[in-house]
Amino acid sequence: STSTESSVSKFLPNPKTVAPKAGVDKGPIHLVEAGLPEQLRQLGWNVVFDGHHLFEEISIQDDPPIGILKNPRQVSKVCEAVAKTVGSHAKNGQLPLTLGGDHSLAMGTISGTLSQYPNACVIWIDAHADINTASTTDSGNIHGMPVSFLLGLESTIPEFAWVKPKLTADRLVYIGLRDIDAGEKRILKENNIKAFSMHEVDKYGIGKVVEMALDHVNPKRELPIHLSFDVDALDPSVAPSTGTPVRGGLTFREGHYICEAIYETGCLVSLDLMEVNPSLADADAVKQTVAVGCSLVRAALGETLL
Ligand code: EXY
Ligand code: MN
Ligand code: MN
Ligand code: MN
Repeated sequence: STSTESSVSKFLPNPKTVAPKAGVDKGPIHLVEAGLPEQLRQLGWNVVFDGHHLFEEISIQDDPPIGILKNPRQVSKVCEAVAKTVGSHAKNGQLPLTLGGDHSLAMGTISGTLSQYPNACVIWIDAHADINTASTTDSGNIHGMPVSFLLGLESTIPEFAWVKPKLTADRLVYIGLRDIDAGEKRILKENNIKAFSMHEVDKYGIGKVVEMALDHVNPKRELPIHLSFDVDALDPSVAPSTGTPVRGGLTFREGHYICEAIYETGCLVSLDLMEVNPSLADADAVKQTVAVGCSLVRAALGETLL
């Protein structure tokens, strides 16, 4: 597994920091090599890049499945390390930017954010809900499960005991969903979790959807926001280079609008851009996806059209 980390703080008026970090794929380093740190400096951020983290030191040789969960100890250890790093950047008043990599990493990033901002809300942009538990997952892929750990729906696995269930269902909102397992639909209903699928994006338009999403988790626009953006929320024609593409996704502008609107709240404290996977497409598709990824991050960190 790999991870890239850096941090940035804006010289004016609120010092903040951005720290990219990566997961299992080579996605993160492509974003960095495409010039993302320099692009953020152009926006006025003081970027501190901590390097491309491979987590070789926590490479676990013997990691048999737990139930059907794949690589559970490795994923847990990497996420725990990420949680500490994100938490310490946040504590320094920096805005951690984590680049992935597998969306299971959000167990780490959101745990880190909540350690410094216990009342933070989470805006999860994804084709998927990533809320399976050990008992509902069909695939055993932990990237389909991080939200259930953060909410404490999955607390039976000792290897993940470090994940404190500090997120509450009323401080979580989804946008972009369109590929949800039956078990996940049940979990969303039972826990009364607010979700705007592509159906709602079509019906109301992205502007209204973002407003309704913010009204739900952050009605006074005063709570810190963690934005976890899975690039597969975008339509595969916009971001093809990702592991689990699903047709019928967000347009280029809809994705960017979400980022711009969240930046405008002034409440963003932590940002993930996940599931960019350069090994899964041809060179042009990779280039396109990496460019879109950089552009989404810039939009979330203050780039405007005018
Ligand atoms: N729901 C499916 C599963 O649990 O395997 C697919 C999950 C895909 C998750 C990607 C990262 O957003
Ligand atoms: Mn993944
Ligand atoms: Mn995801
Ligand atoms: Mn996804």
